[in-house]
Amino acid sequence: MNEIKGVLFDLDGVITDTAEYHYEAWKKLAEELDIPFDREFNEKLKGVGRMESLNLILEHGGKELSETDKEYYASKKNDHYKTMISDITPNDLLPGILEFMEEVKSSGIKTALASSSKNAQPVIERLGITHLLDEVVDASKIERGKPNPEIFLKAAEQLRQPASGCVGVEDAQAGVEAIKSAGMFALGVGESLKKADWIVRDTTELNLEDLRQRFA
Ligand code: B16
Ligand code: MG
Repeated sequence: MNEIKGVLFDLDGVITDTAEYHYEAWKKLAEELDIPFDREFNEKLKGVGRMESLNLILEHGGKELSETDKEYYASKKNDHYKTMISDITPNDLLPGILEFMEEVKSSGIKTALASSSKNAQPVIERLGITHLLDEVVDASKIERGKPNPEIFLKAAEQLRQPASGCVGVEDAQAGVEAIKSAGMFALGVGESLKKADWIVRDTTELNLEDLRQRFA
């Protein structure tokens, strides 16, 4: 039986619903830029880094900006986002995720965060879950964002565990692709995901026993 050695958690959409705050912040910015923006288009931004997301929005709106202007708008979006996340508390944990993380940690499996967000550290502190994560890898520590496997490979390396013994938990298609390219088991949260090894409808369905059976 194959043993799980590490579980690597995405943040937005898996541990907490900051995905909704990213959506609101991008929507506000797109309105300022006079670019149409809706939930369907927002799906393309999930798990994708800040500047890359802005590039996709500009392309969608048929607009071109100088690098300086892009820096300005990316930082403006981040200001909107930071205001929204300033009130986060442990009540913002998605249902069932705390229990699952505790179950994984207490079983001796190593845990890491693998988030494309440069705001990941303050968010996990406000959620009160830093003690449940052995390592934190965020966008500031990597060069290529999801769907590139770098973030998940780096997290496994920091945990000193082989990729083949790791499970990545993701709510975004770009994230599932990154996990698979890393040679890991992909646990997808959300029924619309493709190519994941196990898909749950939402975080309430996560449990270690079922995961172990599927991983074996
Ligand atoms: P920031 P994850 C990702 O986090 C979000 O899903 C994505 O929508 C966001 O654009 C990205 O972080 C960058 O976030 O602007 O805070 O650096 O899902 O990988 O935890
Ligand atoms: Mg996510």
